[in-house]
Amino acid sequence: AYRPLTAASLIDYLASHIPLKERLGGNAADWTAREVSDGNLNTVFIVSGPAGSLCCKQSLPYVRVDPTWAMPLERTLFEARWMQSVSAAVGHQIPALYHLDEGLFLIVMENLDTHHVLRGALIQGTAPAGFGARIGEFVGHAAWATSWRALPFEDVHALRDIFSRNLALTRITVDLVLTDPYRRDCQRNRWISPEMDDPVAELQDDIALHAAVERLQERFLSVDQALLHGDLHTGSVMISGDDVRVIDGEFAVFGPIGFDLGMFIANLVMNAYAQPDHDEWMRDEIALLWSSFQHAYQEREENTDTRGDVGSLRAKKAEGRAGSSPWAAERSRFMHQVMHDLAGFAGLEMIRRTIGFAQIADYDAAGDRPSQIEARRRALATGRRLILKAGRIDTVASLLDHV
Ligand code: SR1
Ligand code: MG
Repeated sequence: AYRPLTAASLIDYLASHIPLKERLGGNAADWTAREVSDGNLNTVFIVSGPAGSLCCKQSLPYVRVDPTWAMPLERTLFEARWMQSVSAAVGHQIPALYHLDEGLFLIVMENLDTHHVLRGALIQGTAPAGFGARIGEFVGHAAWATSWRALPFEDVHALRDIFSRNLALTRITVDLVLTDPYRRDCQRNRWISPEMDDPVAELQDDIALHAAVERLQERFLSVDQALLHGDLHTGSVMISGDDVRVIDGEFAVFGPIGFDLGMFIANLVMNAYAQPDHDEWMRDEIALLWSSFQHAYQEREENTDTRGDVGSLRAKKAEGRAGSSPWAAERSRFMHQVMHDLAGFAGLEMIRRTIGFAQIADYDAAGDRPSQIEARRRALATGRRLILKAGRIDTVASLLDHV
């Protein structure tokens, strides 16, 4: 039966599961458990023993940072299903899943004890260059492997059926990312200064912007290109040197691939607005991310023998590589569409992280209050520009011209 675990009851639980007990080593009396909950939704404990440590994540029946907001428990089940669905394609780019308890809504996974949350590393200026390449590869490989390009459509539909039931967390995204910031009457919106009243009112009164947001709502809710992470911001990535892991897949759902890419890129841009000396490397990381995504996706497309329904048409692998072939033109069209989506969803993410329910710590690093307000105003202006112009942004160079 479900009960929220404490440090003590979690230790008792782990002691009664032999494979987990063996990972920790020794006996329960030798173990320590500390709560390290950091995200908005769940409780997370790190349990350490003489032989190793475990990361244990449990759903609460409410939003952790707002206990008045009731929330179904099933989100850790979707996180586990996401890990199981992408692990073969992305390998060590996610933590290893050791155990799922469907009654306690508990997952036990590899503890990344030498890693740091990327958002914190960015704020402190300690993130090593090059992580963008790893994120691009991650999205390329996960997107390829869960799409009809790689799988028979029957298998894609079976996966979609599973994640189409991730309703509570998809509702959060639809509300917090795709709707609330554009509504004048939404109590969940907030901004730090009356100096932002005018730019916020402009967003909320801009009919052309709202029409463009509706087009992105349509893309998110009706385009089932691949299984998304669904919440790929810099707090969902852990980094240790060049080892980059993606965590927290509880928002996983089928959707347009540009959603994950755009959300991640938006968080890099906002970090650089708060810390302007990050501007140059932010641009380098975004360019790297995009080229790595394209390379990873195309590499799988050209070299994977087990294709989905597209495979029967592409009889010769070499044709897919030839620069002048019809396949190259088709791939270019596809990548342009991903970039259009990326640009639009990046714009949505920038606006919601600036005036919506779930804002970001990066802005606090801007130093004095005028600098924080300036960073936020820039993010609103860029977000609006990206949403309005997304359909004309085809390339990463064009994207960077708009930030
Ligand atoms: C109520 S949850 C708020 C936000 O936190 C998560 O990490 C997602 O980004 C969500 O939108
Ligand atoms: Mg999260």
